[in-house]
Amino acid sequence: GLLEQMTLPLYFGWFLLSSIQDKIECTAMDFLKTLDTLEAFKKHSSDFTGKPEKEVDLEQYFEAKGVLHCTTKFCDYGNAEGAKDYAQKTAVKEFYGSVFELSLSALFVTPRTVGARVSLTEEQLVLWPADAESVVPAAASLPLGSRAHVTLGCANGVEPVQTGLDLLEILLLQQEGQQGELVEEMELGSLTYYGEGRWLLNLREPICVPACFSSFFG
Ligand code: 2AM
Repeated sequence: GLLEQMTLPLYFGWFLLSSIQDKIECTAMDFLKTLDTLEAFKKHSSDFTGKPEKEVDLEQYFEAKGVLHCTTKFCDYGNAEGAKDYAQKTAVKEFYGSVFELSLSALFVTPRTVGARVSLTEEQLVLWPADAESVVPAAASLPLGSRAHVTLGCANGVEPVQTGLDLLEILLLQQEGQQGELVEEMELGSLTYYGEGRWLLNLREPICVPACFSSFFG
């Protein structure tokens, strides 16, 4: 019945503690502000505008998508495949409400999304669904947890599910041996361009953020 369905959330995930949200949002904004002033970025701004020579203000381009989190399992209130099995996993029940340290290892930007890559530990991977990557058939060969990320913003009309897909796309290019074009050593780390508006900043020092494993009902 309806009541039974309602007991499954929209999604499970790690929710960044509110004290750290502002800091991460500021870091992301600073990155976007720096990125769109780089000559190398301006050269490719048509990836974002569709028009040559037209500049883009990345801070305006993306809109925030609510509370910062790293989705583990999208359940869609029980409609998503494997939702019930996931909710019943021992690890999910055991760690529900626990605080973890997530490691943000890279920031990435595409014409659709901006996000932070999350590098999961072995302990954190027990909460990661086995099929998160393989729903994208080409990405089935990537290591478990490759899709883990925090959505920092989406372009107008883009749904946040796109952020993880954009990350997988960049990781697949890397796996295929595409080095990308090392553009610049920035204060935060090294910036690489993968074509078609795909930018990745590998952080010199990963950012550690406390995050509570929980769920969102909406
Ligand atoms: P995100 O994890 O990239 O931010 C509610 O929509 C949340 O569930 C968002 O955080 C969103 O993306 C995530 N989400 C939505 N649909 C999804 C799907 N099909 N697979 C995985 N995550 C999804």
